[in-house]
Amino acid sequence: MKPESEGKIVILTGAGVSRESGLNTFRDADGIWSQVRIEDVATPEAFARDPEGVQAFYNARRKSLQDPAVEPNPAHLALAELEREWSGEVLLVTQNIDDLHERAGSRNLIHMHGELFKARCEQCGAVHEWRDDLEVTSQCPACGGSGGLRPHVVWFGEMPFEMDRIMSELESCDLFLSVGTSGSVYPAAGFVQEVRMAGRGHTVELNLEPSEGIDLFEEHHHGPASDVVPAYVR
Ligand code: BJW
Repeated sequence: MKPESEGKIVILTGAGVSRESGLNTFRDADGIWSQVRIEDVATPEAFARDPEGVQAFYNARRKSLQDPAVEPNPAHLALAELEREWSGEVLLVTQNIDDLHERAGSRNLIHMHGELFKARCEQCGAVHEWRDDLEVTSQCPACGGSGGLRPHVVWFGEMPFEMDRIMSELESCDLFLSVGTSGSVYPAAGFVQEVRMAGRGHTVELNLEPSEGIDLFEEHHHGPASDVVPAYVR
């Protein structure tokens, strides 16, 4: 790896890092968007129109994530090990709503697109740990209101979480690693450009294949995450 051992590393991960743990990506041939339409499950308008259908989509994914066969793979473990052993700062920004980075041991972590094991009340704003099915009649433990709980995830047209902190960390990082993401969803797809414009951090893509933004990266290594990530960070 390139930076001095004191440097700051920002890592962006996407669905590809969890593929070998048994979770589907979105845009690969067998991905989630080949089975359901974005407009039916991943917009606030879809939730307003068909809350049962949207809850069912996320209930099924919440259940899959609790399958004992779904576990962190060597890519998650290598990124957690990097955070433990690097003497500078390592910030992991994930677009994934699964909890595999936490299970692998990553602690300095931002879920910019939310978390599958959380529900948010649209009435009072409270966020709750949530592992069971969410129903349209589920009651908010904080305000007692029913019918206002939604998955704590970021749909198209909504603002991803912690953007101010992410942008400032990108400007001041020494290394930016993009792992397992197609680079087709903004603002995450624009992070490499932010780093390049700041003129400081070295930019590296680790992905199964070249992403849409490949030309913006100064270095790239292609292959399954469980091979290329441990090989790069160790
Ligand atoms: C492997 C592998 C292996 C496979 N090993 N690799 C026109 C132009 C520009 C922007 C817009 C536009 N029109 C609308 C927009 C904005 C819109 C957007 O980007 N749309 C695009 C489609 C164009 N974005 C938004 O609306 C966002 N909000 C927003 O912009 O707010 C305003 C704002 C402005 C300025 C600053 C800040 C904010 C919100 C986006 C929300 C995305 N939500 C989802 C669903 C989350 C909940 C859920 O999981 O259900 O997030 S969509 C989905 O895509 C999910 C993912 O996090 C996200 C990215 O997908 P990802 O992770 O890259 O997966 P894939 O499948 O695309 O790629 C996987 C990659 O892995 C591939 O490259 C494979 O090759 C690779 N791979 N196996 C390594 N084994």
